[in-house]
Amino acid sequence: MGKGLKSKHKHLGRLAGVKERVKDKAVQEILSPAFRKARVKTRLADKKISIVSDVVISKLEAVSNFPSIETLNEFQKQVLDVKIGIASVKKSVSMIRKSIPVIRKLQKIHVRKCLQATRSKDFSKQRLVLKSFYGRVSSIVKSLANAIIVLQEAKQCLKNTPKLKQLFTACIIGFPNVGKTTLFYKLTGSKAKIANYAFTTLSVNVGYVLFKGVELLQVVDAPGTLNRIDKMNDIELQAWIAAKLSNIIVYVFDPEEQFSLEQQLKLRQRIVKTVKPLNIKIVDYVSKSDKFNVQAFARRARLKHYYSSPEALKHFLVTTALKSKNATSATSVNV
Ligand SMILES: Nc1nc2c(ncn2[C@@H]2O[C@H](COP(=O)(O)OP(=O)(O)O)[C@@H](O)[C@H]2O)c(=O)[nH]1
Ligand SMILES: [Mg+2]
Repeated sequence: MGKGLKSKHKHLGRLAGVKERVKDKAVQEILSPAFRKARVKTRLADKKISIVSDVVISKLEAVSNFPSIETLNEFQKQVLDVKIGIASVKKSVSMIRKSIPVIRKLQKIHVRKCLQATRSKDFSKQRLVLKSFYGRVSSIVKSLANAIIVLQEAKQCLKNTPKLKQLFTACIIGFPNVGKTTLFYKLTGSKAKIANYAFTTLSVNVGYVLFKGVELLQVVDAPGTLNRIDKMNDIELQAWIAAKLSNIIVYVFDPEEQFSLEQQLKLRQRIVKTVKPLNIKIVDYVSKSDKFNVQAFARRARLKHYYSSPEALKHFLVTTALKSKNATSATSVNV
């Protein structure tokens, strides 16, 4: 066996070890408090059985308490599906819920046996019954370890995924440091962190533009360069899904060229290729017009239509959102 292969196997072994530890922790988080409570609360075996059963069931109920997929919005659904898999979430919920009546039944049977042993003063039988119940419950919870972890991860995933509303949506895309978050702030007035280094935006920012006091336009600041899906981190993945669900993409060009014009055009081309079949418009914005010669840059980039003022871009987006809203309400009147 070559050296490389050996170390790869070692790495895989380590990974498996990590996974086992995570599983073990998930199982112990359910069993340990149950056994501890039974130990301190009572000396009676039948009572211990009921306590363990109650605690384990209430913990399993909490773990399997997951919002029904139908109530999630499309963005959350898609992020969850790519990250965890909706089928796997559903299966995990159902596996855990099904185990609850099984544990209740075991509790009943074992309590009955225990009380019989008490009546006949057969204390060693009592201990055996208790041991057997603990064993059965432990193995049920162990068999649910994967499902428990899936749901823990799914909850974490939802917690980290912003809610997008069903509104006309513009998604701001471009290389790091080109001025996406600055533009997002200018469009929405939302307070997002801006700093002079790449990858400042640690999550997808979502903000709104009001029209006559009502939210009309949703703006998403979506960091990430839409790499291959298996290479994306969580935020890039969210950005990618948000982009695909949006009505319009604002592509930000940076005349400062920390990324060369050629790179910026290439990324834009990649986006066009992906979103064109989805009927999503692209509008170009050239940032940093206060510091750089935007016209010269736009000429080199061969941009025919572009915006360099956030106000003008905002006006365009609002107008487009209004048009789309009117078109939708006109259609719904016709229906
Ligand atoms: N002079 C000037 N600097 C800008 C402008 N927009 C962004 N910047 C600067 O460029 C850097 C990156 O901006 P940011 O909005 O965080 O870029 P993001 O990574 O694409 O979100 C920051 O230092 C900003 O201050 C602009 O219109 N004019
Ligand atoms: Mg940013």
